[in-house]
Amino acid sequence: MGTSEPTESRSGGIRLIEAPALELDADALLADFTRYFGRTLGRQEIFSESPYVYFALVYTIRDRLIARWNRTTRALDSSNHRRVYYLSLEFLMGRLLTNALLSLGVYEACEQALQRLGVSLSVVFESEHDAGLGNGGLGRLAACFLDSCATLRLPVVGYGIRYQYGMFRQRIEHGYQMEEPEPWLREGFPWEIERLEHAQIVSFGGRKEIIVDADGAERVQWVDTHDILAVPYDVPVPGYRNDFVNTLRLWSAKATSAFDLEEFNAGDYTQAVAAKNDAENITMVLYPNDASESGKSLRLRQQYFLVSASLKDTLADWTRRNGPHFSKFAEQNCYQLNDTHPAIAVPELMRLLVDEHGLDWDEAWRITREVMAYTNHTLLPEALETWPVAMLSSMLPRVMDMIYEINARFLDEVAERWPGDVERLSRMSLIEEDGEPRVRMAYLAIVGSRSINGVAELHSKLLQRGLFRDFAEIWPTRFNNKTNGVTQRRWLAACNPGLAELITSKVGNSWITDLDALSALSTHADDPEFQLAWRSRKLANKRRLARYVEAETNIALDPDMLFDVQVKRIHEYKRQLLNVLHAIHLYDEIKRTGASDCPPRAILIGGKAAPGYVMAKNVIKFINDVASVINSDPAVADRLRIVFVPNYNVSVMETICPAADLSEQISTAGKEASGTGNMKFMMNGAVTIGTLDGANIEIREAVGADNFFLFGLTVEDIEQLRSCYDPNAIIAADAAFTRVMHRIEVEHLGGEDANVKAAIVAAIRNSHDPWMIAADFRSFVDAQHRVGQAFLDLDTWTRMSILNTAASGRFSTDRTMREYNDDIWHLTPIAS
Ligand code: 26Q
Repeated sequence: MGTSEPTESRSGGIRLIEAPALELDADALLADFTRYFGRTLGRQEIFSESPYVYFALVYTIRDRLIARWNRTTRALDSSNHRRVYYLSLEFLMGRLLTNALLSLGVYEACEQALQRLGVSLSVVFESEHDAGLGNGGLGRLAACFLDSCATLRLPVVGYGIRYQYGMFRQRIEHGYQMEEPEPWLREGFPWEIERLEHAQIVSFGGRKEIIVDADGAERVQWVDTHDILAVPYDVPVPGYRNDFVNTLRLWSAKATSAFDLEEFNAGDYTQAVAAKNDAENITMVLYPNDASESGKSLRLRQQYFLVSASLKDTLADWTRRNGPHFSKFAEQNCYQLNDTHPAIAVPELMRLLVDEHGLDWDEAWRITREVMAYTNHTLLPEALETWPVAMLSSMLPRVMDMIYEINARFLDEVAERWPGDVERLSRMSLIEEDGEPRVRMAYLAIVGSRSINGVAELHSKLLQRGLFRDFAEIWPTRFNNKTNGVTQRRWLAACNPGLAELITSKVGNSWITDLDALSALSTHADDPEFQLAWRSRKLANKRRLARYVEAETNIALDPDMLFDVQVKRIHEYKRQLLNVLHAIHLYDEIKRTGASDCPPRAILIGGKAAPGYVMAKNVIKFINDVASVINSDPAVADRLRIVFVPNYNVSVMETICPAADLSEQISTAGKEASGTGNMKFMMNGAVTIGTLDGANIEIREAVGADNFFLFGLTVEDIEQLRSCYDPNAIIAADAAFTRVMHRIEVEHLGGEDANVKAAIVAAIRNSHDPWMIAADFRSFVDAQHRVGQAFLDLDTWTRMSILNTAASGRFSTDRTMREYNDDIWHLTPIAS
């Protein structure tokens, strides 16, 4: 560094040029910022809210990342390191600026530089749109994984889709959810770099043709296809202060010029333009369903588009470095499939290896099985993806051939092991035959992978005993668990600087890359002075959240109230309804008895419902209607508040999780695969009220039963109760529950929309309610009472809060990524 001349080097005979290194001090940053702002962007008026200030700052920072990014890419290029490709339809990155500043270690220098111009860095942050390219947990997990891999110097490339419209923006109108498109790219996304030179062609439709090649062998060709160009946009993923920068490569669909011409020559100009539109539609919008399958062919096109472009890209890179030899391919490459969404990678890799690279079936299958690994994220059988054979056959005829062949060979294996067991054959077939034939994507992923993992201990165990039992029986060693995590760089250091600083003052800053170091906090859990400081940081965060809530909803919150928070997608299994029933119960208690032994409480609920999920939307309306009655009743004014926080997303969570006292993790046992919000809250010193579900179980083990509010039926209880479940009897036998239902049914609390109310009441009173809300009411209310008592004793509560943060070490994605690497990936960290 320190030289001002460009340097040159060579790579595979190609001349490389590297711009001189850039300094990281405030003066250098200021000089570059000023040049970008005044020259490149041509602006003069400078104020914190100006979008151009944000752009000029990102360019300044991006330049510094690019130098490190190029170095990382070169280190990877020059040697045959084993690599991982993380294939995901979702990367919920949120904002990138704060993270980039922290990673480079230029946060303070930037703040100073901008201060000299009278610009406030924290205001500039607000100019950035969230990159909302995901629905929820699964997409955010992918983003946390990338952060940890870069920090651990693991060569992992994320492959995803550059949706023009990410997750919709949620507005609440008269209590109802309204969806609005989120054109996050409209003003440009300054972090990305277009790489036309790496564009790939992805084919659809067409037909198969048998040809005889030069050696007289018959080969199948896929012809008359509709081709679409996949253009990659690369986003840098910086590691924490390690000069290492990985890549997130997002594909965008463009019509090929050949495609246009074809139609144009046929003489139909408007047809040509329509076809171009069609092609570019593929990457237009993220599907906003977070569980149930949509079954739309555009979604399948998205999946194949991502998979085919990414596989071709990695194969092109391989042959560039190794020539057309694949004997070492499996040793050097691994594809991690984020759920079944990219599972079509299994037959597509087979197709590419056999049809386009000339490998024989057995060799191609050996490779495919060695390189693929599949992560499952759900236990809900209705959420398991299947695609109609008819749709696959017409959209991707050659891929469907591969699936048939994989299935035939697999079923031969099964038949050999269990001769005559026809029942088992149809159970395990990759093709579901009752009704319209459909491909079972999870089975396809399992058969094609060397590793299949769940995302929390309970989830992985239940998968092997339930949904995937037959497969675990044939291949027990392929099944494993990798408990989720979250990155502490975003979810503590960046979003909660106040608490982070206090923690560092006690135990040093090693926790930023070694979260287990937080355990040293536990020795200070009873220190009155430390407790006082802890409370004051929490209070400051609660004030900030209260300001945000008031600005968004006009509802004022007293920061001394117990902040009781449930934010996540709205889904019946997550039981936001149970939370509301408790709110009504508290309301009823305060009105009837004064409930003087309960602390003032603010119940905050936030989350999006899939636009087509009627019941989830009913729940939102119901929450808002209950809230408006309670919030306008002067009798409970300073005792109880209910807030529906609109447009919950990554950035909103960054304000919410530092301010929570209580984290609601109340899903029906056996339904939430893991949960990751639970971990963010814990890290920030919230105490959990939760069922024995997903990662809650591991959270409770880590923090100790005394520091966790457990309630509800277990998976086994639920199974047993199901056949004789009688919610009406449960309600009748419980006076408090009866009063709650009376408030709803007779006094019309929350019943502004009679249809919504009827649907809610029917769900609670339904003896076939899959989520068994009534079954857990009493135990939930009792646990909430214990929460209230504990909160009233400041020392007790603060101690629990500190112990939760102290025990959160295991829930870092740094740990998760080490486990993936030790058990599945086997990558060597890239030396510095
Ligand atoms: C399926 C078909 C068509 C369109 C969309 C989808 C779709 C999209 C997203 C299906 C599922 C998802 C997302 C699922 C998800 O977020 N699951 C969550 O994953 C987290 C990370 O492992 C877990 O912590 C949560 O428990 C799990 O619910």
